[in-house]
Amino acid sequence: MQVDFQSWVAAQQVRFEDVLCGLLPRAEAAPQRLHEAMRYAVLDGGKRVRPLLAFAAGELGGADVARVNVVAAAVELIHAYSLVHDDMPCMDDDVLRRGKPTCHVQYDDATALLVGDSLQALAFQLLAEHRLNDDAQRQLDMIKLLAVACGSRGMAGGQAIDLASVGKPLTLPELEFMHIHKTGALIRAAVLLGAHCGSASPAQLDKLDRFGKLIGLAFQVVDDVLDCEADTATLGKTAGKDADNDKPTYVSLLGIQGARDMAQRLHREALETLAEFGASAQRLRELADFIILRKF
Ligand code: GRG
Repeated sequence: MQVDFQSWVAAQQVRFEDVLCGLLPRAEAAPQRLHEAMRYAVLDGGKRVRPLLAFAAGELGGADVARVNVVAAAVELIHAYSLVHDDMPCMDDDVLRRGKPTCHVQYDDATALLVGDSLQALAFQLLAEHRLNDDAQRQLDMIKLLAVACGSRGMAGGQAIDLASVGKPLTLPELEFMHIHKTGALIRAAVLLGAHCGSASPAQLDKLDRFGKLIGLAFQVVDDVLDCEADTATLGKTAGKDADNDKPTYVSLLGIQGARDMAQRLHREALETLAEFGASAQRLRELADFIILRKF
C-alpha cells in the first residue's frame, strides 16, 4: 500500500538531505570556507520540489532510485546556485533565503559568487561520473538537457530578461516567455531527467515534458501570488519584493484573482497530460496539487 503524500514527501526530504550531504564536498576539506558556504547554501532548507518531481517521474518509469538521486541532486545544486546568485547585490539584493541570511550576507560577495560557480560545476560533475541510464547516448542527452535548461536558453536567459524588464510593462506572452525560462526550464528538466533514468517511452516523455512545462509555469504564477499574499516569516524570504522592485508579475498583469485562475487552468491542463499514466503518475498528480495549493 502506498503511503500518503505528506509522509512520502517527508521521507523523501529526509532521505535526500543525506544524499546531498554525501555528494557535497566536506566542510573540512580545503578550501574550507568555500566548501562550508556551499553546504550552507544547499543543506537544511528548501522544499525540494524539483527533486520530488524527479523522484515521482522516476517512479513512474521504474527507475533505479540511486540514479534518480544523482539527477535530483544535480538539479537541486543548480537551483541552489541560482538562488545564491539571484540574492546578490548585483541582482535581487536580498538578505533572507530559506529562513536564514543569504549566502553573501553570511559569507561575502566573492564567496557567494564562487559558491554558485562551484555548485553548477559539481552538478555536471555528478552527471558525468555516475551511471544514469544504460544507454550512453541517452546519458549524454540528459547532460545536455540540463545544460540547456540552466543556460542562456533556459534559466540564465530568463533571469537576464527578468533583470532587463524591471520597471517595464510586459505583455502576457512576454511574461510567460520569461518565466518559462527563468523558473519553468529547471522544473521541466527535473521531471524529464527523473523519467530518463527509467524506461519511459518517447511518447510518454513528450507527455511528461508538457506536464513539466505547465507545472513549471504554474509554480511561478503561484510564486507571484504568494509574494503578494504571504508574509516573510512563512516564505522564509522577503515578501513583497516584486512590487517593491517594480517587477512585472502575473499579479500585476492579471490581478490576484486572475493569477489564481491562471494557476488553476495550468494545473488542470497539467493533470490532463497525465491521464494515460493511471496510478503510476499518482505522485506527480499530488505534486501538481501541492505546487498549486502551497502556502510557502
Ligand atoms: C542567477 C542564473 C540565475 C538565475 C536565477 C531561480 C532564479 C533565477 C531566481 C530566483 C528568484 C525567484 C524567487 C524566482 C521565483 C521562483 C523560484 C525559483 C522560487 C524559489 O524556488 P522554491 O520556492 O525555493 O522552490 P526553495 O527554497 O523551496 O527551494
